[in-house]
Parts: sequence; structure tokens; C-alpha cells
Amino acid sequence: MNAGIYRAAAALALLFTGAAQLQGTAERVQASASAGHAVTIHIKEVNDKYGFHPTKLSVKAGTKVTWVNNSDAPHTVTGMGGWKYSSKTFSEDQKVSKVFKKAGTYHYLCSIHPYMKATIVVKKGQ
Ligand SMILES: [Cu+2]
Repeated sequence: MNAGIYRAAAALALLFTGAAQLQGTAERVQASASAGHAVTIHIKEVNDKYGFHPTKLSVKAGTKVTWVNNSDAPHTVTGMGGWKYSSKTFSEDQKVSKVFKKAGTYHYLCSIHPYMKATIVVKKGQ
């Protein structure tokens, strides 16, 4: 390897290290602040039942909610009551996201396993 390529490789390695550190910071912020601007809901199988974890979540308007499928089955996020929404069907290790702009109470289920139910409460304010 000549010196120029070596320097470029070293610079790239530094860039990746920096990006990884930034990502780690973002994950810590997300984990510690449920009232922040991005939160994650996990879909898991517990005692042979799939479920959204947590089943009840309170966020501020403008928060991006991401559902991560940590189970072996496909699922959806489908609104109930007055909430007309349905995500695509997403499989193991896939995720879907939605930004909640308006305050309100959003009940939803999984259209494939309708016993899976959960609620997101969106509060006004930044
Ligand atoms: Cu499901």
C-alpha cells in the first residue's frame, strides 16, 4: 500500500469511528428520554404471545415512533377507533416508523394478530 492510499484508509477509519460514536450517543438519548423526538417500540414474543413493548407510551407532538420487529412473525401497526392508519406488513428484524404531529390518543393493533393492542398518547408541545 502506498502512503497516499494508507492515509486515505486511515482517514476513512477515523470517519467510521466518529460515526459510530455519534450513533451510540443517539441511542443513549433515545433510551433515556421517552419524551424526546424519537422512540422505539419493540415487538416481542412473551409466553407464546406477540406484543408491543411498551403497550402504552406517552410522547410529545412531533416524535418519530419506530416499531422494530424482534419476533419471528410478520406484523402490522393498524389504527383502531378513529385512527385510520395501517403500516405495511413487516417481518423479523424489519421496522416501520411514523411521526406523530397531532396531540391525541392513538389506539392500534396488529391486523395479523388482533390480540396485540397498544396505545400511544401524543401530548402538545415541543
Ligand atoms: Cu402481529
